[in-house]
Parts: sequence; C-alpha cells; structure tokens
Amino acid sequence: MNWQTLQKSLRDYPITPYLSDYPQSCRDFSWNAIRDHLQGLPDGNGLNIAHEAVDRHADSPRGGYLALRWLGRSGQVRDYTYRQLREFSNRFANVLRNLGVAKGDRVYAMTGRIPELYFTALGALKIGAVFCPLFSAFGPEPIRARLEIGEGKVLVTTARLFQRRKIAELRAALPALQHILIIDEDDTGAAIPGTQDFRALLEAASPEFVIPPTHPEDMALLHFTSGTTGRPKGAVHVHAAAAMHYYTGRAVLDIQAHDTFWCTADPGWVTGTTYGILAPWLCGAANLVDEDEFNAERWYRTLQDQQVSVWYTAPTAIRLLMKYGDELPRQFDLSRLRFLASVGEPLNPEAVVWGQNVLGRPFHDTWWQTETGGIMIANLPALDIKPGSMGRPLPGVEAAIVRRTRFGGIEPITQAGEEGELALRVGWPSLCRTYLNEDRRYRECFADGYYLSGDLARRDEDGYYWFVGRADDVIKSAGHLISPFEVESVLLEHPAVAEAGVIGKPDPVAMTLVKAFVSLKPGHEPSEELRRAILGLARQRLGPAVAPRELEFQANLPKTRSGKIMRRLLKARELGLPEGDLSTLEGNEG
Ligand code: 6R9
Repeated sequence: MNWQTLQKSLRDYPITPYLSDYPQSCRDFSWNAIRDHLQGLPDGNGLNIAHEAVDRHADSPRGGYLALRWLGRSGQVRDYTYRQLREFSNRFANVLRNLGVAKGDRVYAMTGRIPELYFTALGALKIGAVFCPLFSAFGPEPIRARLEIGEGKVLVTTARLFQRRKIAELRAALPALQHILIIDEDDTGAAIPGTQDFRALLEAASPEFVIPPTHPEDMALLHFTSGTTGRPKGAVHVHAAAAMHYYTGRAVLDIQAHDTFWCTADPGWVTGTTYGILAPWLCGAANLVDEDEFNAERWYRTLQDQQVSVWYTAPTAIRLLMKYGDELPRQFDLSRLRFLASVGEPLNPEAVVWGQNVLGRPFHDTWWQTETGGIMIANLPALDIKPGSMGRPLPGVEAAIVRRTRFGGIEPITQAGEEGELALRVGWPSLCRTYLNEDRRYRECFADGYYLSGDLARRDEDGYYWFVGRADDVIKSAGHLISPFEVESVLLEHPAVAEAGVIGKPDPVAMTLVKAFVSLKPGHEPSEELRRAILGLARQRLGPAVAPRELEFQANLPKTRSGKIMRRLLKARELGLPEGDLSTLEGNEG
C-alpha cells in the first residue's frame, strides 16, 4: 500500500477545496449557515428543490450555462442550459397540472437515463408532487409493488419499457394509477391504448410556470429501499433536504460552478437522483448524463472528451475498470479529473491506490444510505485518505459506534477499533421523515436520539470509520440494495418450490451475487431443467438487477423452531464459515 503517495496527492490538489479546514469547519458548523446558501421561493413562499436546483440559476447570469449534457447510447449529444431546463420542467409541471395532479400526488418515472427523466423529476417537484424513480432494470413485480405502496398516480415510461415490463397487465391491480405517459423513444408514432404521449403533451404545454408555495417539510421524493423482511420501504424525503444535497455536493464532492460533474449511478437509485440530478445543479455545475451502460473504453473516452472534473462512481465499476488493465486508460488524457469519489459498497484499498496511480487521482470513499438522504461520512478533500476506510463524519454530522441494549436503548462504544452498529445523531436536514405508511417500522430505527443504520463498523483512533458489514440480511449487489424477502417471495410463486432462502454470495467484481436455495414440493425432483425454469421465472418477474444468479436445491432449508428460514446459516455453510449459535435451529433440541 502506497500510503505516502496518497498524502502527497492531497497536497497537490490544484485548487482550494470548498471545505479546506476540517477541524475548523467542525467547530464553526451551523445548519442555518448552510441553509443561507439556498434562496427560497420568491415572496417568502417557502423552499422548493427544483427552484434551488434550476430556476434560481436560470434567472441569474448563469442562465445560459450548460446544465445538462446528455450522451445518447448511439452517439447523440443533447445540451440544455439552465434556462432551457427551466422551460422544459415548467412545461412538464403544466402537463401534470392539466392532468389534475395535485400536491403530494406521486409521479413515478421508469425511463432509463434520457432527458425526459430530468424534466419529469423537476416538473413534479415544481408542482409539489412527489417524484419517485424506478430502476429501468426492475421486472414487473418490483414495479408493481412500488407503484402499489406509493399509490402512484402518474407513471412516465418509454414505449419499449412499457412493453417489456408488461405494464398493461399490471394496471388492473393498480387503481391509483390514472395516467401513463409514454416517451416514444424510437419515434414509431404508434399510440398505446390507455396512455398519453409525453412529448406531445410537453410541446402543447405552456413554458411559463410559477411554483406554488412549498413548505420545506412538504414531501418531495420517494425512494424505495429494501429491508430484510416485509415489503419495500418507501423512504419519504422533503424539500428541506436540498440543504444537504447542496452542502454535500460542495463539501464532499467539491463540485464548483465551473465543473463538469459525472455521476454514473442511475436515478432509479438514491445516488442517481441526489447526486445524478439535484446536487450538481444546486451547485451550479454542468451535469453529464450517459444513457449507456458500463463500457470501459466509452467511459474513459467520456472522461477525456467531456473534460469531466468531478466523478462520482461505484466500487463495482471501479473494479471492472481495473480488470480491463492499466494500458487502456493511459491512452486517454484524463488530466482534467480533479476529484474522484465512490459510494454504495465497500471500496477496497487497492482501488483507491489504483485511482491514484493510473487515473492520476485517488478515489475518495463516501458512505450514506437511502434513509440519510445525503453523504454522512467521507474521505473529504481536506483530509488525508485512509485507503479502505469510509472516512470521517462531515462537519455537522455526529456519528457513533453503538451497541443495542436489551431495553430498546443504545450504549456507545468508545473504544477505538471495536465493532458495533453505526449510528447518527438526529439533526441533519435530509433524514427521511418516515417510511410511507409504515411509521412504526421507521421508528424502530431510532434510539436515544440516534438513527441506527443497520451497518456494522469500527472507528479508529484518528476518527476514521471502517465498514464491517450489514447487521441484517439485505444484499448489496453491484451497488444495488436487494431484499432477500422480495426475491424469496417470487421464487415461492413457482409451483415446484416449497421453501426459498436467499443470500449474498461474495463475488470479486459485484461484491455479492444473489444466490437462492430452494427445497421442492413432494413430487418434484431437482433437475437442470427445473433449475433453469425457476431462475427464468425469477428473472422475468424481478428483472435482471434483482433476480438470483445461482440456485441450489436442498432437501430441507435450515429453519428456526418458529419456521423462519435461517439465511445466516445458509450463508455460513455456503462460505464454509463457523455456523455460530444454533440454539434456535429447528430439530436442535440442545
Ligand atoms: C447511497 C446508497 C446503503 C447501504 C449502506 C451500506 C452500503 C453504502 C458504502 C456502503 C461500504 C461504503 N454502503 N456506502 N458500504 N462502504 N462507502 O448506497 O444507499 O442503496 O440505501 O444503500 O449501502 O451497507 O447501509 P442504499
């Protein structure tokens, strides 16, 4: 590990970062001072994220600057200035208003990364509706569940995804879903019955829109996340979160107004919305969006040709790039890159150093969650990087390592290096306000004024936090959070499956792969054909992002005496690890 190189690289940082003195920023910190950077709606009408992200710049001398550069899959480029973004989002706000969409109504988008997605997000925020992104690689079941829980009133999607995800068939089960707006991305001109044409509506709508009064606590974003059990959880975020999106954009990612910023995450996940839509615009930068999926050469070319200066990506992508070798990036001029950051899963120290040696800059790991609404812990530009560590809490954020006590409280662990649950003292502006319709489940995440993250971590003697693992069974695969329960539920739909247990199995690139274990109903025998049929069903229902990659038959799955599948034990056996406490295992009377 070349730790010296990393310290030197920070001294070489070419400009003064926004946050340049960590101890002083911690001492002087106030959320009110951060909020003062936001403008607020005219005439004291409150706070609206879309106004802060776009309209405020459109009205300023920055109005003519590049806000969004979209790179299409087959080489198209479309540019939008802040003024144009204001216009398109105004139009979409009017489309929604004309459809009778009201404050608090849920507007879903499942589109892939195309410009209309960005107009949809901003337009929905402008009218006070709630923007809810869905990942385009979700299959019909995750889509249905999320539309149902959020009572989606409007769904914006593309003609291709509408067909592929069989949305027409879901409709009968979704009484709240009143409008489906279709983006005809191939310009086929073919109308789909029961839907409306997004582009025609946009064109017909007025480009003038006045954002109605918005309270900072009004619901703005709904992001679904996964738990170990139960249905997906709809994390409710409010307009006040804009302060955090802005602050972390500046203080962690060091996005400055002259930057070209590229976040590779899809807006179907929280990173792709917070940092792929909102934060760069809140910071007044040019936001680069690539429609295409991962492709090493295309990515390096994009970094070079688009002169990306700040880049936010994920460990799986970095590990893939590393696999393509060091020669490829050396063919490109990456000298404009100033700041590289990573999120979503543990970033291995080799990847941090590889960034330094091969791309010219180290990767700065950052930690946060759907629930926190913004980055909480990071290797900030002003701090030396400890490769392998998530970094230190942001000024204004109070983190702790705790142990849960028997009576619902917590106990701090003050000893450096000791493992416990990562907790955050409540008080930052973007903490999700509840899980939609599941306030009890939400309240279970809190004790003694702290939000309990469900992650296990350690803090070292220098105050850096190190990720240890999840405290629950939730799976992170290629940066996507997956509920084993959601996968098991679909496996159980197969007529031959009696029981299902799903675990994350280590993988050198994706971190973890979803692996399923099933036992069969009497009259069914394991076979290659059946294995393929069950995996095929799962893929069709769940989509490629969620479906298991591997499936193993077992005569009986290990269960507790109350009948719960012991995923922990399936995992220990799969990995050849100690089986731990087996006192609750069914059939174990000891
Ligand atoms: C932003 C996002 C949250 C979970 C989180 C943790 C894992 C995120 C990480 C990390 C190790 C990091 N995670 N960042 N693990 N190092 N730097 O990813 O939100 O999808 O809700 O996932 O991801 O387990 O609890 P979300």
